[in-house]
Amino acid sequence: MKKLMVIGAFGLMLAGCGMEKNSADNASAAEQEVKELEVQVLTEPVGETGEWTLEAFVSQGGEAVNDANEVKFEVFEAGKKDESVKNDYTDVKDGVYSIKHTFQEDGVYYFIPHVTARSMHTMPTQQVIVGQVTDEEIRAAEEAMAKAKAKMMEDKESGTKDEEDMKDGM
Ligand SMILES: [Cu+2]
Repeated sequence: MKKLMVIGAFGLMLAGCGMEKNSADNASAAEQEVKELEVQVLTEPVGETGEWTLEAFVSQGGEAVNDANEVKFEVFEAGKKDESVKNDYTDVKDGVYSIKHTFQEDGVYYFIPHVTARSMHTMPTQQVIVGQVTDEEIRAAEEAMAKAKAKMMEDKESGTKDEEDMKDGM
C-alpha cells in the first residue's frame, strides 16, 4: 500500500510543472488521502529596483513544512522566460523559504517558487512590479505569461517537454 501511494504521488509531481490545476482533478482516491502541499507567496508584489527578499510559506494541512526536499526560486522578466534564473533558497524559518534577489531595472517580472516536499510539487506564479511600469506594459506582460503557460501545456501534451523541465518536475 505504501509503495502504491509513493508511485501515485510521484505521478502527481511530474504533472506539477505548469499544470497545477489538473493535478487535483486527476488525483486517485489514494492521493486524496495525502494532504495537499500549499505554497503561499509572502513577497509584496510592488516595489523599487534593488535587493528584494523573495519569500514563500510552505505548509501541509495548516502546518509549516520545514523539510522540503527542494525549493528553487525562478525569476524572469515578462516575455523572457527563456532567460529565467533559478536558484535554491538560502534561508528557511517556520516554513518560510527565502532568497535575496536584486532587480536591476524597472519592469514587470514573475517569480515562481518551485517546491518539492512530502512527495509533491507545487509552484505558484507571482507577478511583481518593479519601479515605474505603464498599464500597457502590465497588459503585455500578462499576455506573454498566458502564452508561455499555453506553450508549456502544449509541450507537455505533445511530449516535447525539454530535459530541464522534466528535471524540474521531479
Ligand atoms: Cu515546478
